[in-house]
This record gives sequence, structure tokens and C-alpha cells, in this order.
Amino acid sequence: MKNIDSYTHVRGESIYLDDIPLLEGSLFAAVYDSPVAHGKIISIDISAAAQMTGVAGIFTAKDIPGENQIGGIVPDEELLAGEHVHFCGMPIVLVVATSEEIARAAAKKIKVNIEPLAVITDPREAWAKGELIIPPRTFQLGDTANAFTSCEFIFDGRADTNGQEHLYIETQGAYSLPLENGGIRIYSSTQGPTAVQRTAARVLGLSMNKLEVDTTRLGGGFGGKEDQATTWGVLCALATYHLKKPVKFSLHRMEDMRMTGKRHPYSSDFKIGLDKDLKILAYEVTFFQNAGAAADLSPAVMERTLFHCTNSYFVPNVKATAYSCRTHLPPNTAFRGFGGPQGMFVIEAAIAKAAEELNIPASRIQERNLLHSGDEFPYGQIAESEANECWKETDRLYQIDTLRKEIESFNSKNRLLKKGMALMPICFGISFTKTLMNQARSLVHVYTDGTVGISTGAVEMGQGVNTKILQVAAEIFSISPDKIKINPTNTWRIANTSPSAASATADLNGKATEIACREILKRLQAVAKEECIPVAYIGKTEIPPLEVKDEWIFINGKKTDWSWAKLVMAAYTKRVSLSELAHYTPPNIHYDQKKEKGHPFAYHVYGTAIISVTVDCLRGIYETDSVKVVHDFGKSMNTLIDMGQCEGGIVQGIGWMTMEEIVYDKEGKLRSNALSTYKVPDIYSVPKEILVQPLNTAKDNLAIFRSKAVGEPPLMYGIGAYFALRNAVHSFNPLAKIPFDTPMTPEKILMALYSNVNTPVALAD
Ligand code: LUZ
Ligand code: MOS
Repeated sequence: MKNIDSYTHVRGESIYLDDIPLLEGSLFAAVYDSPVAHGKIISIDISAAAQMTGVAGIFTAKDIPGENQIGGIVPDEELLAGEHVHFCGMPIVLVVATSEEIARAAAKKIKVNIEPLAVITDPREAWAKGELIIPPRTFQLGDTANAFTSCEFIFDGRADTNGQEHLYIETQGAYSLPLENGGIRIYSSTQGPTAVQRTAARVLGLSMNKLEVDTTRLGGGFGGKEDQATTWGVLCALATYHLKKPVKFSLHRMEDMRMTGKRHPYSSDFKIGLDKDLKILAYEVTFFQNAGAAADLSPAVMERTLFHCTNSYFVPNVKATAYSCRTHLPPNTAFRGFGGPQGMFVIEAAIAKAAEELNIPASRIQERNLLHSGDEFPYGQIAESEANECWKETDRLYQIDTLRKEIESFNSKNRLLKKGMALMPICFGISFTKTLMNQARSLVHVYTDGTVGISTGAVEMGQGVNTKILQVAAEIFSISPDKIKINPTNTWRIANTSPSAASATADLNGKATEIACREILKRLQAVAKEECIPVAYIGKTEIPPLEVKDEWIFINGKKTDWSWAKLVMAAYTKRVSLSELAHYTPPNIHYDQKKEKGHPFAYHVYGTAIISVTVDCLRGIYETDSVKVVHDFGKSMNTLIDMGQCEGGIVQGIGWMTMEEIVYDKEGKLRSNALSTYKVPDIYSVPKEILVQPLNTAKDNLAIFRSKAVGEPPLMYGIGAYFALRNAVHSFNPLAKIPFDTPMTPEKILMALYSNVNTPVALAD
């Protein structure tokens, strides 16, 4: 089934925040944000701005009626800076005016005197100074110290991954309006309507039931709007609270890039030990997460890094420690993969280092150590699948050895073009790592004409969750999809929602919808049993099998003259409820943070990719030739959508690993602050070929209709691009010294190509 939004998307008719018709008298917001990464606010002068015609209100921290606090996990983040600023881009003053232009012009006239303080941008420096967001955490399995003594080979090193700009096509934004009795409605481009509601209530000193948050859809989120849409929603609400007027704030791209957090950069140290058969016996890793200036979601992201620190390998002795380090950058936040990719990169780097030192393909070490069912993850959960399955199928379909030989042959014939390939197996745990967040509700109404309206906590952000939820209802009721409508996500219809995140949205909200639909169907079947039994059976105790199928009632497999709509009307006439609010929580998940052991994930998603690249060794530029994948979909309920998620994730992952380079200077100012200086994959840089072969793992799992979560896992295939490039560079210059430091930009490749040799020209000859 096609994405139900495709028709309005291509016609430009889909409603995003900017498409909401504005009420008369609507005002527009802008902020004055800190030009300094760390400092003490000495004075704020708003006089010139206040005098501008059209300025309706100017607000600072002093105008916050409730708590000046937006921190979700740790209360360490002010909405508007009070006494100190902690990052460049931190909002200090909110300006509201009759037009966007006036609001922004007025913001420029504000003068804030800030006494600069020392700036930290590096997580290791923050760590050395004891600047931690939360105490460190350590995951441990077996005994690494002991295991290293019996290793044949031991390698250590350092690995760095950079951040990543979310670059949702729709920037952050919100529109709030006053309701009667002091209530406020916020239209928010958010993945987490409840987070906006809860935070607005806290900041305004209102009860949650006075705040309504409504979200039709997002033009992309990628994690960037899991927590950080809140700021803009709450700023609008603050202005509406004071002015009793509708207020809109839709960020310009450069404001968005400057003021919002990104994927967490990590710097890590690893040590890996193998026996003579290449079995990994021990792995130690220390992660330094660059959290930015406030906690935001960093503690949870850090936790997922630990959960995925061994990727899809079984390592019997593991010790992984993570530090969330406070720096003076915008608070970093959720980004597709949520710390998992960062953790996985480091073990891949460790394996690559071992392979390079031993002069063997990394894939030999990778394959030798893949997880098997029954193996224990460092956090105590037992693997239920074989990571091997996808790998073997990848080999069978795409012939790893043949590909390798083709590349070797190409490289031996070409002097200035070198190819490289890498395998990238993945294993990603599905569920919010915070167990309590794994809950969802769905409200299903069947109207008297037989059509259906559904509301859940799921936020559509292009991932197709609404289509999947619609499919669930269509399947359970056995009615045509065009009889079903999915409503905007709204906190008055569905309360206390978890954000749409963790790849779990379709599972959680889809299952809740399934339960609601089955409940209504049960009632309808009861009505059918009373109302449409053929005369021949009246008075008999044996009632023939009855089925609601394709919008008709079948008895004994024979179609009756009772349609779905007629049955619905009959139920209504009999005063039977045609609505249901269902609640779903996945069973059997738990986690004990004291022991760092448990069963946090409902299930895991597996897959293996082969990525091959070609490097131009004169210029340092490269192309991704192909990405060939076998991916564990469970049993995909929507192949078009799931393939789209795979392709998008792969390209986004490659972008993170290769070309997307976030640069902050030593003063904490974002230098890559526009699309002219921050390069994301475009149509010309996507892989020439992406093949995704579904592996149907028919096994029972906790996914909706056994269709495994697909949002985040494919991003991690992109990690293979880094190692493929590395291999290509090494085939040009076997002595090349390449730090494990992403992104592998053309500049870095060029440096690597000619590194560690006396006469670069000799290589080119
Ligand atoms: N968000 C979150 C996530 O709050 N918890 C998670 O475990 C998670 N995982 C992936 C992406 N977003
Ligand atoms: Mo996310 S990183 O699933 O918001």
C-alpha cells in the first residue's frame, strides 16, 4: 500500500505548521540568542527594540510565571537565560511583533552585555575538569582483565565520530493561541506533543489540562524534535499567556542550525583482544560523549551507546564505560540511532584496527564473532536470533569473495582510482530503553456510516506510521482503507504519550490500535450473531461460524446481505458502543539500572550490508558504488514504506560518516551554520545502487503484525562507508596512517592518501 500522504504531498496540499491558516491578529516571535558560548549576563537593554512600531511584547526570564526550566531528564536547562549563558544560540530575549520581519529586526536591536567565561568544546577536556551531566555508567560482562591475559592479539586505539545536523526539511516551529478560561492550544512541529504540553505547563505555572498540543505532521524529525521542539512551543505559549493573542514562531534555517542541538559527537578509547582463531575474547571501551550545555536526552543517548557497544557480535568479556560530558555547545539530542551508531562505530574501528595489523580482511573477524541465539548481551538480555542469518544470506546473494576479487583486480589495473569495500552487520534493540516509556494508546471511533476515525499518540513525520496504523484497522475490521481516517495527534484526544521515537512508534501505537479494533469487532460480531442469523438457525443452540470480511458478513463462508455499514448501524441502534480507547504495553521488558542487567528490548533487528566505494586518489573525492543489504524485516507489512526507510537511513548514515562536517570553533561558535558550509548527501552523492533484500524472519516477535521496526536500524549500514573508504585508501597507500575520525571528508581522504610517505609523488606514479 502506498503512503496515504503521497497524494497530498506531491500536490503540496499536506498540512505542516506553516500551512495552518492564521487567525486574525496573530503575532510573530523571534529571539535574541547568545552570541557568546559561556558568560555572565551583566545587562539587557531592550529600549531600542521596544520603541519599534509593531513590537507587541518583549520577554525575558523575569517574565516566566512558572519555572524557568525545560530540562526533561535533568532539570538543568533554562528556557530563557537568567544569569548565565551556556552556549552560542541560547535564547535570552523573546520578541513578539505584528510581523516576522519586525520581530527579527527588533531582536537585532537588543543589546546584551555578557561577561565572557571560559569555554569548553571538547568532551575529554570537560571530563578532565569533572564537568559531567550524570555520573558515569559501566556495562560489564565476564572479566576483561583476566581475559586479556589469554589473548593472542591485543590492539588499542581511539575513535572519534562527529555530530550531525538533523536537517529536517521543515524547521522547528510552533503556533499557539489563547482558549477560554486561560487555556492555550499549541500547534507544534514536535515528535513529542506531551513533552511540549508538560513543559509549557511547568513554565507557565498552569495545570497540564489547560494546555492542548496538536500536531498534524512534521516535515521530518530524525530525533531533532523529540525534545527540542519544546523550546519553540513553550516560547510561543509564553507570549500567548501574556498577550492573549495567537503567536507563531517558525525558525529560519540558519537560526535552527545555530540554536538547536545535533547528534552527539563522541571520542572513545578502545582495547580489543582476540585469540589465535580471531575470536574476540575481550573488549574494553570508554566513551566520552559531548553532551553540550545541558542534559536534554544525553543520559538516555549515552545509555543506548552502552547497549550497542558490541554491535552484532558476541564478546564474552566486556567492560564499557560512558561519560556524558558537559561542554558549551547547544545541548545535543536524539538523532536516528540515538547513540547506538556511535557505540557501534567504535567496535567496528577496533575490528578494523585488528584486521589492518593482522593484514586480513575485517570481515573475517566480523563473521567469526557474530551473535548466535542464546548468546548474552553485555546488559544481560539473551539473543533470540542469529546475526549470522543475514550475513550468510548476504554472502549467498552478493558473493562476498567474488566482490573482493573484483575489487582487487580493479585496483591492480588502476593507478589513480581505487575501490574499497566493507561489510557492516547491524543489531539494534527495539524499545525505549526507559521501560516506562513503552506504552501507547489508541482511540478508535466507528461512525454510523461505517467509516472509522483513529487517534493515537503517534506523530507522522514522513516515516509512514499513519499508513501502518491505517493498515492495522483495515486488516482487523476487513474494510477498505479509504473508509479510515487517521487524525492529527492531539493531547486532548490521547494523553501522556511517549514521543514518536526509538523506531517503536508503529509497534506501540499499532498494537494499541489493534486491541481497540478487536474490541469493537467483538461487539459487532455479538450484534451480528443476534441480528443476522438465517431463519433456519433460529432457536438452535449451534450457531454457524460468522465472519466479517471485505465489508460483508459471511455465515458458513457464504456472503449474507448484511454489509459492514448495516451491521454498524444495527449496533448503534442497539446502543452498543462503537468507540474504544485501548492501551498497549509490550510484555516482559525490564531493566535494573543498579545491576545494569535486564531485558530492555522487545526484540532486536538485524542485517548486513556490503558497501563499496571508489576513491579518486588524485583529488581525494569518492563515490559510493553500491550498498547491498540483507535486512531483517520480520515480515514487512508495507514493503514500499520499509524500503523507503532503508534507503533514506542508509544515505543519512553515509552522510554522517563521510561528508556532513559540523565545525564549532574554539569559542563555541558554529562555523558550519548554513547549507553552503554544511554538506548533506544530494542526488549526485547517493550510492549508485542500493539493493535491499528482505530476510523474512517468520519467527514470532513483538512487532506489529511481526513487521519489525525499521526507522533507525538501516542508518547504521552507512557506517560501512567509512571502512570501505579506509580500505580503498590503504590499497593506494598501504602505509597510510588514518585516524579513526569521522566524517571521512574528501579533504581527510586526500591527507590520508599521501600520509606517512616521504615522496607523495612516488605513490601517484
Ligand atoms: N528516545 C528515547 C529514543 O527517549 N529513548 C530511546 O531509547 C530512544 N531510542 C532510540 C531513539 N530515540
Ligand atoms: Mo528518535 S532518535 O527515534 O527521536
